[in-house]
Amino acid sequence: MRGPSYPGHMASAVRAMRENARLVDVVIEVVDARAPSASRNPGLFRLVKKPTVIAMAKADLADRGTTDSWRTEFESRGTLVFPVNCRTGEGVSDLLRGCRQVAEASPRGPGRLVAGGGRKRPLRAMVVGLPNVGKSSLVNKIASSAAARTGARPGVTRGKQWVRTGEGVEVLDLPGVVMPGRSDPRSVVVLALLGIVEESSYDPVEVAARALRILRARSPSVLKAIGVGVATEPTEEAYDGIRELGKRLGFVSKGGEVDIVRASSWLIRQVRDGKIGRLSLESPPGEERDA
Ligand SMILES: Nc1nc2c(ncn2[C@@H]2O[C@H](COP(=O)(O)OP(=O)(O)OP(=O)(O)O)[C@@H](O)[C@H]2O)c(=O)[nH]1
Ligand SMILES: [Mg+2]
Repeated sequence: MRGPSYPGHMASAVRAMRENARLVDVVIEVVDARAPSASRNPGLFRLVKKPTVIAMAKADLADRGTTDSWRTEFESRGTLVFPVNCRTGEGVSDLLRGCRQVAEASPRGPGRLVAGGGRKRPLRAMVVGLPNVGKSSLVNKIASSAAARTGARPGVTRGKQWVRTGEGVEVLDLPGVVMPGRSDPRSVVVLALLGIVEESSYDPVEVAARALRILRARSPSVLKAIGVGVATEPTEEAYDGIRELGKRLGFVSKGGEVDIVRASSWLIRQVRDGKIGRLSLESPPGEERDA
């Protein structure tokens, strides 16, 4: 299975991230709350030497307890974390308070936020993260207006855009950055299920088979809800599970052949779009219960 590709526009996205970091007080690293580790690239974002907070976007789609565990995990390593719903704006005001807190606590912080004459200038923030994690949606909520373009596929934002808000914050939206590497099958499956990598870059049947195994380990009730038996441990049986699902959905040809590609894509979409209820795809180290 191929990992995420690393086209030329991604190299320039990395460059844009580094250049624009000089202009901001704080970096908001946006991850998908359903898999905050697989959907982040600490190596890449370490290039940005600015105070950073993590926004766990799509928290409405993740398991609440697991989100709390991740928050504890990241905060024990010294980074403030804010679960947010970028569609409703839930958690966004806490996030902005956190941004101000880390910006002002940084050595050059307080002075830098005061413009000439002692007047406070706006706090400048920048969102960074992988494609499709919710960066533009978050920027829109920060701005309380639909100023940044969003979309249910990776790569919607191409160039940078500054968004100004009435709350004394200026926030810069940047295109999603894919990092090279992360080509181990498990990460690729998780990135596929989160919609971070394009559908054309993976085999849907392979991803769906692994998805069934993850579902079995993490949420048997979800499996039951979509009508698949829970005995999907060995890979062969996972394929049986997809066939069972295809049959139940009526994805069957005249000859009685089940369309397992169609059933696989259906399953991936259900997970990706959060249609099967709250589901976290990974837990912090030590709490792992994945297939
Ligand atoms: N349920 C839910 N959906 C979200 C949330 N945030 C974003 N989305 C959806 O996820 C999709 C991607 O959102 P964008 O804001 O365009 O993501 P992005 O990170 O800017 O993506 P790129 O610009 O492609 O890198 C859209 O369909 C959003 O509606 C959230 O907190 N909850
Ligand atoms: Mg965007």
